[in-house]
Amino acid sequence: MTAADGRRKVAGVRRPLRNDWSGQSFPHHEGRRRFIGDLRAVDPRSPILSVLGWGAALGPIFESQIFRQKFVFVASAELTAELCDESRFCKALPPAIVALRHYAGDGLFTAYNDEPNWQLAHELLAPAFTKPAMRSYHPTMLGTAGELFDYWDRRGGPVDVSRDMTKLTMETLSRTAFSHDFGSFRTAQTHPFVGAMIRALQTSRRKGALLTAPGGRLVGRFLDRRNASAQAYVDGVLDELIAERAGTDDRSDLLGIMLGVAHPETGQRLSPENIRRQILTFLVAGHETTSGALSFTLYYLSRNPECLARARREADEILGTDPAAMPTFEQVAKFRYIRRALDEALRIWPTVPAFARGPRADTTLGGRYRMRPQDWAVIMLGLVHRDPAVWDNPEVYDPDRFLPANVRKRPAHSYKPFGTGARACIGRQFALHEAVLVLAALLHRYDLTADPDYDLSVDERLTMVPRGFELALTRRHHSEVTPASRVGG
Ligand code: MNH
Repeated sequence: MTAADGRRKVAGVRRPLRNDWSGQSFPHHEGRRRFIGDLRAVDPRSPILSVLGWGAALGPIFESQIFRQKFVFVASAELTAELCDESRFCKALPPAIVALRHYAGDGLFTAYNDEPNWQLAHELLAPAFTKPAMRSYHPTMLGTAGELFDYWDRRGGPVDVSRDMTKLTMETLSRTAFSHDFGSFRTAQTHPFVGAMIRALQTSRRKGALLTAPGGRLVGRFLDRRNASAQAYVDGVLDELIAERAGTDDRSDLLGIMLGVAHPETGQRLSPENIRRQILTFLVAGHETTSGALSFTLYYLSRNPECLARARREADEILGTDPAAMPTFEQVAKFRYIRRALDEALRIWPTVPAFARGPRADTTLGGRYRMRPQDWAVIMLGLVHRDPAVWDNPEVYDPDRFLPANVRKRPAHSYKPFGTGARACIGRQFALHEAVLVLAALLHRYDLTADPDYDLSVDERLTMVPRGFELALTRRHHSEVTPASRVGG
């Protein structure tokens, strides 16, 4: 806080409201206070879950105010579809994402729309994330999944699903991104790099929450200083790795691609510093999101025996009688039911719970609400994906909602777990390929039993993951995968 801020406060002049929507107000949680606003309605450890909890009763568009920061939330599929119109709206960076810029800078996820490195990185990297490009990552994904299975077979006993799925997706990503093996399945300890990375991220997240509070910037700078060594360690490891590889022309991983490719027209390349930020971005954007998706799918399958049986039957049909068989690249696209089971889990629990949109020019949202380019709205996917105007019995888990005929019946943009438009998820094919592959192989190899008394509890980290969900996994035998169990589908 500057001296000028201090004087203004003494004079009793309030700071302007950020994201003020020209002074319009929307329904909000009861009990708002002067000065702190709706602070008491929000659990600081799980702000998204708080908003999901009280939001359902507040209608298609609502707000909260925390000190001088206003948030406007959208809960209906109709307003979401409008905000997804790329000709009128684009990605906005709310404070929680701005705070991550300390960690990931102008990397793809945290870049502002007009930052030159976004366009450059997007064009250089898009080819590395197409469906055909997954063929080159497929052997790594298989190998990592195989190591996870071996680890389970050695350890025995029930498995903490979120923890082990996070180990898996972290390994897959570090191996495909920069050919590094963190040894997650050989030791019980977390690798120091992963620990430091998570500490650096947590600091950013805390800072994001703090930025809205008076004096928050000051505390933020304190946190940054305390965090500086973790960030410096993580940056140092990656910078060394990048320097070692520069000059070689190994294109077998994302780092190789980033070092090797130049823009076909301008010849421009990514700087080593920007490459480091992209790697940090992939590690963060790509591991917890996919691990949460896997964990929620396993949770819902374990709770819905009919769905589990159909998914298992599909895995058996395609993979054959050897329970240890792993899918080929071509087979992954054939697990249509398993893919629907994953889509449906991401409907009920989108692991990236929200994204923000703002208008390109002055406009009116929903025919009523004025928006200027500095205003933004948060699309709350957990509410949009349960909008009763679009989804029947939205709380019921039913993968067949994603049969092509049913998808065609729904309005556009009613299902958005990977965001939208130019700034949509670049890693979507990567996540889907890995998740379907792992689910198919797992269902084929093991019988799963969940504790019937477990109630789903959701942990809000940067993304959403089930907390304390355990599965007992028992190896299946050849004789159990009989041709008889392979009939039907
Ligand atoms: Mn991913 C952007 C969800 C897996 C890398 N991702 C987004 C956005 C959503 C999202 C939503 C848009 C955010 C916004 O508009 O502000 N991502 C997911 C989900 C999964 C996922 C639900 C898994 C399931 N993401 C991955 C993986 C990677 C990845 C895997 C990398 C390997 N995601 C990104 C990057 C962006 C992004 C990079 C930013 C893209 C851009 O803005 O250009």
